[in-house]
Amino acid sequence: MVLRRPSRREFMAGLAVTATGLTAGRARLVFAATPADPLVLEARPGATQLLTPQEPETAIWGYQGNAPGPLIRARQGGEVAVKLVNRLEVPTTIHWHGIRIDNAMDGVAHLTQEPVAPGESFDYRFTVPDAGTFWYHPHVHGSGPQLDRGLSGLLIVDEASPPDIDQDVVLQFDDWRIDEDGQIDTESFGNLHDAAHAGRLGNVLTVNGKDFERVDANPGDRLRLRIVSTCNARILELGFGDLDPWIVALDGQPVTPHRLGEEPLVIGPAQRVDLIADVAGEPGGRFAISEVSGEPFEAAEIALDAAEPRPVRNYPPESLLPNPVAVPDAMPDRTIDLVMAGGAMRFLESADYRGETVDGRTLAMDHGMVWALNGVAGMPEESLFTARAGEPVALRLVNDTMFPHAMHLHGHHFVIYDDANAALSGLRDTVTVEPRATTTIGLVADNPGKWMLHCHMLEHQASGMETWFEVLI
Ligand SMILES: [Cu+2]
Repeated sequence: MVLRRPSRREFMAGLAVTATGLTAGRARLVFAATPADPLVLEARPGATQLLTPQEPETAIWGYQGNAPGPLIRARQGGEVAVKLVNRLEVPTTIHWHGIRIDNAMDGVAHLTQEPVAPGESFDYRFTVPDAGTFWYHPHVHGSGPQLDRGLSGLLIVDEASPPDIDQDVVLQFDDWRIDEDGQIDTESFGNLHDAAHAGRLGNVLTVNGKDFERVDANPGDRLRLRIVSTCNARILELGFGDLDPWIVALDGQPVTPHRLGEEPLVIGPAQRVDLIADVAGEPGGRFAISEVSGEPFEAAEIALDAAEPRPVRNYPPESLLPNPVAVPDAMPDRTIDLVMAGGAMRFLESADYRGETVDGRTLAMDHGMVWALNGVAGMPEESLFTARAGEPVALRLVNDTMFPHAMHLHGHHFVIYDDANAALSGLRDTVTVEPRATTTIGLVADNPGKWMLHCHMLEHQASGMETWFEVLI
């Protein structure tokens, strides 16, 4: 599935995509969502201008009927209060991706709460221990279509002492599968071919729900760019041209600032990368942000306005203050293997499904299951492991398939070990494991409750790649 900027004319003509008219930035509503003033989030149908202004609006599902939903902002250590009201025709929940949250608020249907039925509501109230860039989305079985229709939004937790910047910019990237009428291709929901390959890839890319995002800046500004991928399955590669930003945080957790360099920024589904960049240049100049995994095209730009240039800071950004996340002192002795199997070119011969051994053909044809974790397709009855509170645990994520998988762990952040079992800089909540590769991660299991571990290529999750673990009190 080739990705492009949204323009139906180009789509139908199959032409190469070039930069067209610029779209003025849309004001973003920001909500504090505190217990004193809870935010009511209505999941409901809506319509939005995903494509160029010359194209029709696209019918979506969104929080408040918008895609993305409201940007929620909170202070580190503060409380967030949201009432989810389900105005859809299907059950839903909200998962607060990357928040080390109270288990009862994690939003996983049938594991941490009952799904919220149409017409019903659910009150989410939780503290946010970590500053950083997070997001929210439904988490019911087969929630992929709900995200694909537009249900997602960002949750930003501000540092007590924020970094020295002039502008805090959000860039939420999402790919959509749009048909010839400019509408979401709903017929391909549940497509087993997609599920057995790279997942349901979109054919148009939006930034902040728009065909093209323009960020206005003063020459010399220092910007924080919060890059978020809410793609269901696509791994994006973003080029920043001459901008040469520093990477300062991954999945909300600070890393030692380092230059991105010449390589594109690779960001898997659900991941976030915080950048800091100085926009040196003359008034009227611009920096393009492009998607370069295929034929490169521009998705956003930073446009320098006519203001007098201010002096560019000639020093690197300071490290963000670390969040209070416990990490293992060394590679934990207790290591649990998680072997991913199945998918196209490696189809399952058989797997356990709901307690019975089922052959691969029946799994696929009768149950829509084409992947397995440790020989189990879909949610196992037994947990992958149970940990004592505070126990360090290593997980060897063994990808014995022909596709990458973006593995997401709930309720915790983890370190990634290199081949010498040394922890890489930074913590993540989602890691892309390359085909036929093994990635070892480590965590301190210190958040009590039942937590999911699953592929965030949501069609992979729905067709087998999900499990759970338990942390005892
Ligand atoms: Cu996957």
